[in-house]
Amino acid sequence: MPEGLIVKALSGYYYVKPADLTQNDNIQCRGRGILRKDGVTPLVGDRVIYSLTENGEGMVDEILPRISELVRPPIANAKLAVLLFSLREPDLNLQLLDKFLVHIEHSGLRTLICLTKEDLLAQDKKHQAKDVTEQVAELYKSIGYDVIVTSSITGLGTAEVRNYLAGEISVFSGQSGVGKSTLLNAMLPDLSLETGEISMRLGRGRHTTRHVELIELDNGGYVADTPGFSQLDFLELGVEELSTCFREFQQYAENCKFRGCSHLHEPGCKVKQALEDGKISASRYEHYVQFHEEMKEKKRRY
Ligand SMILES: Nc1nc2c(ncn2[C@@H]2O[C@H](COP(=O)(O)OP(=O)(O)OP(=O)(O)O)[C@@H](O)[C@H]2O)c(=O)[nH]1
Ligand SMILES: [Zn+2]
Repeated sequence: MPEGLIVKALSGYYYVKPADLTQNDNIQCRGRGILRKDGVTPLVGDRVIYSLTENGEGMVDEILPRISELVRPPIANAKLAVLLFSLREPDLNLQLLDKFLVHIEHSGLRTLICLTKEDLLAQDKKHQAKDVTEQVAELYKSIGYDVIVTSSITGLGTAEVRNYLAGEISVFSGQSGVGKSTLLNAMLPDLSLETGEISMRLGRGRHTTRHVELIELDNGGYVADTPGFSQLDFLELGVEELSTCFREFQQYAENCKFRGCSHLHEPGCKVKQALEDGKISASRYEHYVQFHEEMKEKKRRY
């Protein structure tokens, strides 16, 4: 029986792209009842076995094993989270960046950070602004994240991002207005798409309901441009897990005097020591403390 990839889910239908490349059209499928009985719901990104039914539609018979599963956005088999933050409009907000990173770390996806709208760095202050951009890029690279500076206007970094996504399912995330759709569009093979069409393809049409869809690049990459990770409320994260989401803390945390050290005020804390020694950035630590408080506060309220 044929194999395929679910590229879209809408109104109870799954749109399956056949693995057989001689088949051009996606097949509109229902999920077999047995799947529901087993308690598995097919997700966009699932590799599935399907069969054709008489009316030209199909049936998803089996879901192949997943390598990852996200709840929000509901995507299977994503390997990479692309986190977009604009350098201007809106200005770079490192606290929010760290918050997104905590959520992505928690999801277990690999991360690529894109610093977008480089062309908006004011000409006169360009030197100074460039320094800041470089410092930020260096900081996150030193932590172990890949960082690409982009502009969808000049094309800076676009090809690099596109190559990075080859052959993988990725999830684009970032605040509204940072340029997710624009960057994605710059990487699509068919550049003649109208803006309206793009919104339709991305499920953003004013009158269409927001749905989950994978956009195919011409290098075997698929991108889900969804409001994913938008609910940055920490409700699913235990406060004791927070520090593990700051990956550069790990090597120090292992040697803290107390097991379960919160790295806030315990004596013999190697994370605080590393902060004092300048090995952990002050902004990262500060955000850790802020998120920790925020989580405690939430716990009290719920
Ligand atoms: N100068 C400049 N403007 C950009 C760039 N990328 C996007 N923009 C503009 O920024 C605005 C927002 O871009 P979008 O691509 O719609 O942003 P988005 O992240 O998809 O936003 P949502 O759909 O709300 O999530 C638009 O007016 C774009 O034209 C860029 O590289 N440089
Ligand atoms: Zn500690």
